[in-house]
Amino acid sequence: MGYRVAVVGATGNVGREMLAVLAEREFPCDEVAAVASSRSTGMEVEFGDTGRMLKCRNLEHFDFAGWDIALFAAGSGPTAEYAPKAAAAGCVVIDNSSLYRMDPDVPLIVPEVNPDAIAAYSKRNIIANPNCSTAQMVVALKPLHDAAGIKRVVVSTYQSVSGAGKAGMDELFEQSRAIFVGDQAEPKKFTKQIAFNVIPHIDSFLDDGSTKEEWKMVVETKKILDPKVKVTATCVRVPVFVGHSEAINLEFEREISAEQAMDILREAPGVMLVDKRADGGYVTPIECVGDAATFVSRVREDPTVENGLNIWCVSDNLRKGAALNAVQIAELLGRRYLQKG
Ligand code: 11C
Repeated sequence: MGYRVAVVGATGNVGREMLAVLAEREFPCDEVAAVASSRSTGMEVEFGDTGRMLKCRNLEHFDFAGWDIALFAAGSGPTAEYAPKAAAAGCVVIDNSSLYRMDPDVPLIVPEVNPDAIAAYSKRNIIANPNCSTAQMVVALKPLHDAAGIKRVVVSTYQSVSGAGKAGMDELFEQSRAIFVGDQAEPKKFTKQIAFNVIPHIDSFLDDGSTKEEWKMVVETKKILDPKVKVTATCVRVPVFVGHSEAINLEFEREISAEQAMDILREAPGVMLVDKRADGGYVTPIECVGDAATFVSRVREDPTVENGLNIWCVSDNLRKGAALNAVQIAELLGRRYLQKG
């Protein structure tokens, strides 16, 4: 006997990946529902590469009673309206939006980092999935934090356009094409031209001059990893379709050499260390697409601070940063609390 799982927002970038990951990992589903807005009702989406087509059901009329788990990738607006209804109907919501992440009654989970925090899910029947740039970073930081105690993190991100949805991917494609054929490359989704450019601005500006994306990396890392860790972030959009990269500078309480850090990262769950210190001996976003791992490269000591290290971290933002992490949460929930059969 398996689960009845609904994927809400099934036609979006993340919703499609959720279906793909459920199928690839053979999550024990008795039934899978693709749920979407009324605009997409009746549209068919594939259940991974299984050849099985699912007809989208209308979120407005979908009855969550009798469904075990709903993976929401619907954005904050529809989530605010429908996630509480699903949770009240007894369906556990695993939500990819930012809506509930900082709610003290909602656990924010990365299974490799803070699996035990999932116990609090029953307070609201909702579990939050972190922002993509946070998820990959905490997977890389957790084993190093356990070994030497991270005091401070300085991170600069290089985030792909898929983080901004299909419209972001279309804009990079269309602008690149337009530039090649001598047409105008007007920005629509992004605030400036993204093709052949980089934009130091993701999400809205806050009063202190930082952006909401940068704020999320700070507060989510504290909630998932350790509230004592200081984090400062600069988040940048780059003309890459899929895969977020991060240059991370770390300051530790205790001494840790690059060699020791590499030995730890080699064994760490969810991490793939690729660090040859030679041409091409590191991972770039193109190589991480479709992969589950958080790749770490360029591990080296930073002699400008006491106990400092620099690392380079890359992951598929639609997978570990979103869909895969959500399915891993569902697996954890199933193992610990929603056993079937
Ligand atoms: C981006 N990280 O790359 C964002 C997308 O809070 O889940 C995900 C936003 C979020 O634009």
